[in-house]
Amino acid sequence: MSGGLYSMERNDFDQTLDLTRIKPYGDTMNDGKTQISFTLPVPCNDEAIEAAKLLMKKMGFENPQVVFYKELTPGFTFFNCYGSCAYTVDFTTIHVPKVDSTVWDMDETDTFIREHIGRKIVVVGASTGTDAHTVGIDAIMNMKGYAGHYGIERYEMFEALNMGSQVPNEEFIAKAIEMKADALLVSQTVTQKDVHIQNLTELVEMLEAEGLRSKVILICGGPRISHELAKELGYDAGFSMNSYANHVASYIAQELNKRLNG
Ligand code: B12
Repeated sequence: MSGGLYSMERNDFDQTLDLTRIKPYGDTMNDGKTQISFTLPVPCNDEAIEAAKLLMKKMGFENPQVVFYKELTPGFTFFNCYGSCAYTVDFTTIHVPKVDSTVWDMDETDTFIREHIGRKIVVVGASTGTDAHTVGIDAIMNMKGYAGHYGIERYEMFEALNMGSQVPNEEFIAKAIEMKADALLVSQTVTQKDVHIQNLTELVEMLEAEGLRSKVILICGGPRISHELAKELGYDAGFSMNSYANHVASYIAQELNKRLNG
């Protein structure tokens, strides 16, 4: 971020950009223009539009405008609104914990494993607990891959089992023991009432009780998981949106090499 090229390019673009005070960009720098959508539990009429604008003001938006509204069902109105955000944040002080590894492609990862581990890495994955969402774990594991990135099943130097969704933690652990898994991949999508936290924590506690926690690389992922949250919950790494199999595979290869070979 502190690199000269980045700041030079941005300064050429607009001299009024101040990274210590950034706000949304719509049409011109610092206009704060933001689009926001929400539903109010009231009938679709002029009073509802006024209520939407008043709420926007209370949320800190100047010049609120309702640009689209529609009755969803009697008694509920959906809104698209524009407004100018009055607040700024200091971008230069932001620090986001990230998974510490070099991202390789599939061939680079397979070559590294062949040379440094000398055997296939065993990985078991699942969407656990009550979670029925399979697309995330499939994106990471499925042979066909996702968004142009082959899944871990495709890698020559991984033996991968995707157990699917709604897998109880007990079954997940039993399979990990049976397959002598090196790494466990847990997907959690639904976060209502913090159900993902309870389920992720329960898995860690169960692994600890079995004396297995330190023997596996434990990874979780999902749209509302961050690396920071994963670490807090006792996981080795967490992956969120825009993560692909090669991010995960290269991390596992490097982490296992550290653990086996120092
Ligand atoms: C498809 C879908 C469903 C399908 C799932 C079908 C299936 N086979 O998966 C069905 C219809 C079953 C469903 C059901 C429900 N759903 Co739903 N669903 C979705 C939807 C539309 C898409 C999710 C998806 O596939 N994303 C695409 C994948 C690729 O993205 P991803 O999961 O984020 O995965 C990426 C990363 O997060 C990461 N990743 C994910 N997992 C892992 C794991 C590891 C190990 C790693 C490394 C990385 C990783 O890598 C992936 C690739 O980059 C979302 C809304 C949305 N647009 O996101 C709602 C959504 C997730 N569902 C939601 C809800 C509420 C439900 C229900 C509770 C609804 C209900 N009341 O019944 C049920 C829950 C069922 C259950 N028991 O789990 C909410 C969740 C809200 C929340 N925060 O909790 C959402 C956000 C919709 C909403 N806006 O309300 N759902």
